[in-house]
Amino acid sequence: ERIEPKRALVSVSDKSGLTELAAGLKAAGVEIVSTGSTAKTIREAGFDVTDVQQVTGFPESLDGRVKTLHPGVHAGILADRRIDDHVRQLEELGIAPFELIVVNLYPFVETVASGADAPAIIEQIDIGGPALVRASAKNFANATIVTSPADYTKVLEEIAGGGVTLSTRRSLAAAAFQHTSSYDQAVGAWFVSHIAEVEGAGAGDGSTAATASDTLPTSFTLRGTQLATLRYGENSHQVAAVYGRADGRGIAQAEQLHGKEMSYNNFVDADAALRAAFDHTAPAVAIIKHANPCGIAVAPEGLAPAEAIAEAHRRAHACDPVSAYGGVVAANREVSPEMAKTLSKIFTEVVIAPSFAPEALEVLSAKKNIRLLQLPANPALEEREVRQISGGFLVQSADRFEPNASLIEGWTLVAGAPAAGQTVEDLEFAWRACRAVKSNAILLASDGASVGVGMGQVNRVDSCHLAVSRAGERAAGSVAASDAFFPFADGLEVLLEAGVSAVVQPGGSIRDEEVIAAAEKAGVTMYFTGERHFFH
Ligand code: 93A
Repeated sequence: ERIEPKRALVSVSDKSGLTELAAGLKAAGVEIVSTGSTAKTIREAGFDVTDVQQVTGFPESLDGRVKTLHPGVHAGILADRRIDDHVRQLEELGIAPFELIVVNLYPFVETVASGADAPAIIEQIDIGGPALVRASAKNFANATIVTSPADYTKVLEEIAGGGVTLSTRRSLAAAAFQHTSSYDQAVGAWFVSHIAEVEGAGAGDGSTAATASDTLPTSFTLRGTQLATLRYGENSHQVAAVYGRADGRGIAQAEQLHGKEMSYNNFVDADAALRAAFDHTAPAVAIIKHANPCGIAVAPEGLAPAEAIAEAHRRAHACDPVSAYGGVVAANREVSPEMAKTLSKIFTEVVIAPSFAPEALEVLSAKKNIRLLQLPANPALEEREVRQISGGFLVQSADRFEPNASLIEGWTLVAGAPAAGQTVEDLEFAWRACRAVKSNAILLASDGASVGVGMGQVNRVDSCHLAVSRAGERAAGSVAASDAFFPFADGLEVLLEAGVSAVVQPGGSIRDEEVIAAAEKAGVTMYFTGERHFFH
């Protein structure tokens, strides 16, 4: 049952423990066959090694793409020595078997994480390595496959003790298949999100932008350089600083054109404002207080750019002028003189935009306390979101909308008449805008502007009450978006009583039927998106 290897094939990208492995194998009298830089490392450590070319009679070629992909290698791995015919064929072909195969694969995931470009990443897709691993694992009856340096010691101990046991070979084979499977999953996920995107083939329907195949690295490093110390943190007794990533292109890296230094809370709100304003394709403005939008609006079509952004701002401000006092404003277009004139009359902490028209800069710079932040060109939204928890941190792919996607095409009408015209636009707007509101989120909108926002409540009914009371008379005829399903009909009923005309929500509650029935009874249109947008 035990197998004492006579010949080992060693081909590893991760060279850790390699010298110790070579020493152990040599001590056990095992011949080592190896590829390019693995052979070099072993030789430099003072041990004999046979180059794989000697076995294949074929040079390592195509920049290393073809090293071990050869029948002389694979027949030696796959032969089942319990079958006489296999043994006879190996002899006829002059091929010696491998009883031990040590392989770990090109560092694909690490290369992606390093920010390398697509050709460099593609070069790190290991082809020959997985073939070795899978062949060896399949033939665990005759061979031992080792894919992790962590297993070297155990395997060497077993060899020294009379050979590798069947149970060890079997469990190493299982680990080997897991290894190649997760490797290919990472390759596949990267292809879906990057190559398909580059070729313009991966648009999807927007509502499913985050694919289940999204993968995260097994180790995640967040490295930043201190850009500035801040006067204090969230409160005056806390110390704080802002850090920037080398590849960062967002709020932390924005250029401050005017005003006092940014505070910790300014940064937090500015980031929330970016999330709220940059989800929209049309000119959009978001006003943030305590990390929540108190107004989001897009401009109606047909206005000149300077007027459009000013109009988006007027509408966003009109949503909740009381809360907008001391807010943080983000625009997804250049701030025009028209917008600056209105804005200069409202006490505002920070304005963030891709650019400021010279006259707008002049108007706003006359105010001592306002901070003006110009975003770096193409301010990429983060692909990953990181949140600290005690003892570690959480990482997730960002919740995103495709900027140009028609959302309603992916929704299901569950009550009332299909929406048309401005109602469709308002539903789509409300659904996008709702994503920037802390859960439980209810957002009422009309004519491309939020008119009432209920945020951060611990039950959905209270969020509905809040949204309706903020909207006042404007609730009647508005549309509503809910970031997650209504667990009961009660929250929806608050909206229906206020005269909401159409509702968009994820659906998926076990009481969906009650919720749909309430909408039907009120003659109100309701769509299910099938996707939720919690934000905490
Ligand atoms: O380029 S490959 O896909 N083609 C091969 O034939 C091949 N054989 C082994 N990659 C191949 N390998 C991989 O090379 C192994 O999986 C290992 O990660 C790496 C070791 O190469 P070196 O010994 O030159 O560092």
